Formats: sequence, structure tokens, C-alpha cells
Amino acid sequence: MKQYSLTMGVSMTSKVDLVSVVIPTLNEAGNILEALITIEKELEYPKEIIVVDGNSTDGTIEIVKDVNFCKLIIEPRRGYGLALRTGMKNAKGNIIVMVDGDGTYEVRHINRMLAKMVEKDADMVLATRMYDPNKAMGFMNFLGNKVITWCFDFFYSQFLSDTQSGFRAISHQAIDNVELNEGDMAYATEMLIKFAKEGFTMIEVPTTYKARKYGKPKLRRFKSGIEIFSIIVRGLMDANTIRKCQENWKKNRFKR
Ligand SMILES: Nc1nc2c(ncn2[C@@H]2O[C@H](COP(=O)(O)OP(=O)(O)O)[C@@H](O)[C@H]2O)c(=O)[nH]1
Ligand SMILES: [Mg+2]
Repeated sequence: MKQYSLTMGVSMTSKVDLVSVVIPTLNEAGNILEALITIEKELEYPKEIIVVDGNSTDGTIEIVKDVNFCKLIIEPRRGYGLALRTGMKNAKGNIIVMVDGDGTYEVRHINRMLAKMVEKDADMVLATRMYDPNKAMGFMNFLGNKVITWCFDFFYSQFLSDTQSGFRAISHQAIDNVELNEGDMAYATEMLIKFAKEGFTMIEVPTTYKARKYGKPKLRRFKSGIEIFSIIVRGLMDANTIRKCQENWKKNRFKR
């Protein structure tokens, strides 16, 4: 098992002691097992795997219960963000990895995310799907993502290419430092805004993306779009935000 440890400076992510992989599921019976087995087999660091299920009715719970290397939490309240928050509250690792249980992300790439996190001493590494030659993302999702990402980068002085990526490695200490309130899909954007304001470094590594093989996406594009834009606008209401983000950008620009 790999254990990275850098001696330079006191950093929140200079060492990976334990990785808590948090996976929200809602009716993913045809997808979850493959994701769990791949993570268990491929992840080269000490790990715990936590599935947070929203009371699935398609057999997901029974499948996860049978997997002895993973912990199951039932979160009956609806919402992607709520599920992740519940999972993270139970996470013991110094690094948290969040990833969907729908089989669309290439979970094998988890090691390269963690290696990059340590190398760059970053607070968050996102897996970006924007350089995927297969272009498996649907056009409307791609377009919505592009517009949101452009607005976020512009207003918050960042250089991300895929703000809607749900595959992220995050410093536990960093996420404990921000207050996150969004309960559904806007949670992912709220996290980026709060990290940008704190000056936490966010970088990306390229990954590939697969089309969903089983079940339906829970994303309601219109509702989520409104929630995401409103959190972007609300974040700018604080007069110091833009100044702080620009200062942070200068401080962090060599880390990318
Ligand atoms: N526990 C829980 N998981 C959810 C909920 N909504 C979505 N998920 C899971 O969150 C992940 C992302 O949802 P998905 O439908 O794939 O959204 P998309 O990737 O934006 O299309 C999937 O693994 C879902 O099963 C929820 O209300 N509760
Ligand atoms: Mg999905």
C-alpha cells in the first residue's frame, strides 16, 4: 500500500493517511457493485468506503449490505447534497473522495487524483471530464456545465473546466472549515464558492466519462440550474468576495 509523505512545509494534504470514499446512491442497483469492487481493488491507499443511500427501492440497499468492505448509511431525506453531507460527517479519513454511484465516473483514476493532491499540496482535486475524447456527456449537460463553469471562473477568479464534476478528492480539514447548506445538486457549486473565498486551492486532473448503463439520472436540469445560478449570485453579495478571490488567485497561481 502506498503512503505519500512530503516533508515540505505544514500542509493539510501533504500526506494521505486514510481516504474516506463517500458515495451517494438512489436506485443504482445496476451500477453500484461495479463501482465498489473497482474502488476496493484499485485504490492504493488505506481506505474506508461509505455508501449513503436515500432509501432506494430497486435493491441497491440489499446489494450494498452484502459487500463486507463497505459501510452503509441510510439517509431518508432527499437530496444529493444532504446525502454527501451525512456521509462526510461519518468520514474518518484525512482525505474525502466523493463520487457518484451511477457508474459514469472512471473510479480507477482515484489514485492519480490523490497523487496530484499530494504533489501540488492542493485542498481539492476535481476529475475533469472536459478533455475526454469520447465526449460521452449529453449536449444539454455539457452546455449547462460550460455556462456555469464560465460564470464561476470569471466571478471567483478560478480556472476550472468542469465545476459540475461530482468526482473530487477533498481535504477533510478544509471542508470542515466551510459551512455548506445546500441540500441538492447546488451543493457541489456551493463547495467551490466557499473554497474560493477561503483561498483553498482547487486543481483538476483529466478523466474519462461513461454513459449511464442502468437507471435514470436524478438531475432535474431546470431546478438545479436555477439553484446553482442563485448560489453563484448570492455568493457575490458579500462585497469582499471578489477582492478576496483575486488576492487568493495571486497567492495560488503557481500551484496549478
Ligand atoms: N442518497 C441519495 N443519493 C442521491 C440522491 N439524488 C441523487 N443521488 C445519487 O447521487 C449521484 C448523482 O446523481 P445522478 O442522478 O447521477 O445525477 P447526474 O450525475 O447529475 O445526472 C448518483 O449516484 C445518485 O444515485 C438523493 O436524494 N439521495
Ligand atoms: Mg450521474
